[in-house]
Amino acid sequence: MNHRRALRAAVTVAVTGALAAGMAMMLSTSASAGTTLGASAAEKGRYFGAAVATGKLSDGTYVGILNREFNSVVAENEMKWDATEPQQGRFSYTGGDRLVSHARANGMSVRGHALLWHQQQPGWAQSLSGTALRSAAINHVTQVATHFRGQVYAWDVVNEAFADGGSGGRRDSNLQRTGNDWIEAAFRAARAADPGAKLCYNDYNTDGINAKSTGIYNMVRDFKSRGVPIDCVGFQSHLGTTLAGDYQANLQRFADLGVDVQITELDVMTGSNQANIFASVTRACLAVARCTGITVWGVRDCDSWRGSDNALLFDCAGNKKAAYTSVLNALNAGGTTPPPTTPPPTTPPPTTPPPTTPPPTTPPPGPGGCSASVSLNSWTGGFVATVRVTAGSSGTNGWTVSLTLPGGASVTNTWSASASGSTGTVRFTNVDYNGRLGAGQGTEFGFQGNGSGAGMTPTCTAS
Ligand code: 9MR
Repeated sequence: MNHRRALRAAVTVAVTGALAAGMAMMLSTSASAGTTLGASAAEKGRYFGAAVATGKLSDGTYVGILNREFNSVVAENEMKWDATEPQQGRFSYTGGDRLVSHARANGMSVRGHALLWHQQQPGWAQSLSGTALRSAAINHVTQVATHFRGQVYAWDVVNEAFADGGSGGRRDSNLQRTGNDWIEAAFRAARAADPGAKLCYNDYNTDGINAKSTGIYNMVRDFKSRGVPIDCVGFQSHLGTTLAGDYQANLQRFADLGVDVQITELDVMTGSNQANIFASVTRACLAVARCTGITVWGVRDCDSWRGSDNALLFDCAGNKKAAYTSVLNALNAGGTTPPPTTPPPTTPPPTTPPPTTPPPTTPPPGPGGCSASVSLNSWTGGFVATVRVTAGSSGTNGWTVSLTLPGGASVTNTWSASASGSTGTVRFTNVDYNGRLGAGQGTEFGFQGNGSGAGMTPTCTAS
C-alpha cells in the first residue's frame, strides 16, 4: 500500500455540506452535548471515534482526551490477524478484549478492524496458499467474529482488497489467489458468526468517484443483488492537502446501493487547508443520511502512523488544534441548519382508481430439471458449503436441492435458500428472488455446518 502516493494524487475542491432534510436523528441528552466531538455527533445520530493503541491506555493525557471526546473506538492494530491468531488455531484476544472493556466502561461503541487483509498476516498464513489458506482465512473470520460476538458495532470484514491505479480490479494477494469469491465467503462467515454486527468493506484511495471506488461500488452492487451479506463501506480517508470535489457524491452513490457508509481512518496532511478539509469531510458525512459516523486514525499528532504530517485533531501535548474546532463547529452547525423554507410538494390524490391486481395464476411447472454442485471450505470442526444450482433446458420456476450430511455434521446457518432439517438429509428450497432461472442459468446458495461436510452429493429438483 502506498498511501503517500495516494495523498499526493488528491484533487482540490471544497465539499459542500447541505444537510439531508428529513434525516432521522437521535438526540443525546448528555449535559456536554455540543461541546465534545462525541456528544455533538450523537446529537446528529452519529458516532465520532478514534483509533486506539491499547498500550497508550496507561497514558493519562491520552485517555483523558479519548474518554472526553470520543464515543467510539477501533483497535489500531490489536484485532488484526497477526495479533489475534499468532499461531494457527491459537487465538490471542488480550489487546482486543482490553479495548472492548475500556469501551464498555466508558459507553463507547467498537468498530472491529480488520478480519482479513493482505497485510499484517501472521507468518504462518503468509506461507499458505490455495485451499489451506482459504480454510484458514474463513476459520479466522469465524473464530474472531464469534469471540467478539455482540461487542462490535461494525466489522471491517475485508480491508484493502482493490488495486490502486486505473484498473478498478482486485489487488493481487495470497487471499485473492484463493479465488475471486474469497470476499463473499468472508462476509458470509462473518454474518454467521455475529449476525448482529454490521459488515463493512474498507479501503483507501476511495475519496471520490474514481476507478478504484467504482470497482468497489460494482462489487457492492453485485453483492446486494445476490444477497451476499454486506451492510457498510468504510472510506479510510487518509487525506493530503486537497479533497476531491465529489467526495460527498461518492459517499452518496454507495448509500444509494442500500449500505451504510462510514469515514473510518480520517487523517489530513498538516497545512493551511487542514482544518477546512476536516470540516468538509464532517459536513459530507452529515449530509449523507446513511453516513453513520467518523473515526480519526489516532488521538494526538504524535500518536499517528503519519509521523511528521501532524495529521490529527490534537497536538502532541494534547491541545485542541484549529482542525478540532472546525470539526466541532461543523458538527454543531449541522444541527442548527434551518429546515427548507419551501414546503415539500403535496402529492395529489389519484383521479383514477388504482388498477386491481389480477388473481394469481399458478405458473406451469418447469420440465427441464436442474443440477447442483457443492464446493467446500473446511476447517477442523466446521465448514462452509457453497452450492451452485443450474437450470436445465426449460428453466425453473423454483428448485429444491437435497443432500445428505455425513454422520455428526449439522447445518447451523443458511443463506439464499431455506433449509428443512439440519442433520441427515436436508432439503434446501429457493427463496423468492432466486427460484426463477432461465434455461442454463445458475444461482448460488450456501450454508455453514459443524463437523465435516466431506463427500456430500447434492440432487436438484425443478418445479
Ligand atoms: O496505524 C497502523 C500502524 O500502526 C501499523 O503499523 C500499520 C501496519 O500496516 O497499520 C496502520 O493502520 C492501517 C490500517 O490498519 C489500514 N489502513 C491503513 C492504516 C495506516 O497504514
